[in-house]
Amino acid sequence: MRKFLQEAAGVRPSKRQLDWFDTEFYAFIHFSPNTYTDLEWGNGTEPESIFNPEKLDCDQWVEAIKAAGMKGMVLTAKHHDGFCLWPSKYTEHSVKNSPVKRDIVKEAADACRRGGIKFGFYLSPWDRNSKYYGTPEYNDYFCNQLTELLTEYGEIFYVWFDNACGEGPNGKKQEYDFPRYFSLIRRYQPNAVIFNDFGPDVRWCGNEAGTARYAEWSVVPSELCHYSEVQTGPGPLAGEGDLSYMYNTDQNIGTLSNILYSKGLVYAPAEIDTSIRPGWFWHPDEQPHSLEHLCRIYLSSVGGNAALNLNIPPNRDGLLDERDVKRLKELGDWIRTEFEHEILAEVKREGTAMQPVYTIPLKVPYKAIRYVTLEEDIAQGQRVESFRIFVNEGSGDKHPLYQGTCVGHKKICQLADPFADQNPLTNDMDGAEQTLVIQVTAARGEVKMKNIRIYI
Ligand code: FUL
Repeated sequence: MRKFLQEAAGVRPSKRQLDWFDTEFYAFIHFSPNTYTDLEWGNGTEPESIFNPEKLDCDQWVEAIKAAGMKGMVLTAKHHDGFCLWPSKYTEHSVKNSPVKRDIVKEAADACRRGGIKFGFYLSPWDRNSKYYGTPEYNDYFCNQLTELLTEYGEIFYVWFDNACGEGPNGKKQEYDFPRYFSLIRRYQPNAVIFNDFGPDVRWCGNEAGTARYAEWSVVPSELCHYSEVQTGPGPLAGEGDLSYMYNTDQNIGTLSNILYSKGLVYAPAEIDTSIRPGWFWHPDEQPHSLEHLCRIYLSSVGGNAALNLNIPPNRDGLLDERDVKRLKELGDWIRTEFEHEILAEVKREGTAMQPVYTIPLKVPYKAIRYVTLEEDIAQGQRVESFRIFVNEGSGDKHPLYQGTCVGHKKICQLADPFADQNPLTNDMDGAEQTLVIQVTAARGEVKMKNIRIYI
């Protein structure tokens, strides 16, 4: 048991996963013939002539993305309808036969570079247009297209693979050769992370509503992400049961009770992918979600050991909708304001290696604290299982403020609800001597906290 815990504590991210985690918040861009047909899944027979973004301006996209504080873009180079936003040599179903005749992948990649943000792409293996789909030749076709994207558009930070396939019972079946796709990416873009339902680098959070788990572990059973590298031996209960039931939507994929049954653990952190509007594509009748909705998603994803991939769909002109642009700016302003006032505090570490207690004498009344953020040194592994935060009064009284589970890359602990009229946790202790205490109550190994920050 002890040996397995030590191994679990030592499961580490790759350099490319660490870089991706630090990107934190980036934009998904869904753009295809669906934008013109009002569909979410095109059927692949849409004529190229309908795709006509007359005012296309990728710099406008980048400006709006940056205003929200996002640091990257992931463009749907090809969605399920098979239409390519670049003039691929391997199909006629692309921008080259549309009225726009522009290489949108190139324009988007160049705009990202000009704006100083990262560029990546989504490439749908499900292709409802290709005549090869459902035959072994399709994997060659897919690899040819993937190679074009990996070699002609500069540095790529992210390749996003979608496992969706909505063919009916009599529809074409395609065996996707993911290991072959992955090896192309490693060869041409060794710094790019790969998203896929089953790893290798980033996994799906299990929903598209923007909800992170209460405990979103990056160290998960290999049964769930079988494309990721297994870094431990089997759990002590591996022979006593199995995790074959486990799917993306399971709420406890990384918790100790589950991983004990695992055949081995991998490092596969979660991405929260969701849209600023109900749909992934632009629809004339849809509106952006409220600012509060988006702020809450930000806090629970970026602040819950995950990254946030927020979709903003261009409209039929090829521009981001003004309503979305406004919302992005509001969101960026909100994030900047909430995390503007950090109080510099001296942190003393006591307790034990696995149950450290951090004490911080306060110079402001604790009720002024809005957030405490915790960051583990995840390059060494993810270790904290649970913690609590309380305030100590000079008299010895303890007031509980927060109780949490895992920490990982970043945990944003809200000590006040930013949207509530009245914060139920406040009471009046002005003037009394106060110490903020962060106590790790369980860990898998020696706790290495990289940062503790306090915001008022
Ligand atoms: C899903 C797709 O089917 C949706 O259309 C969208 O692209 C979303 C991000 O992934 O699997």
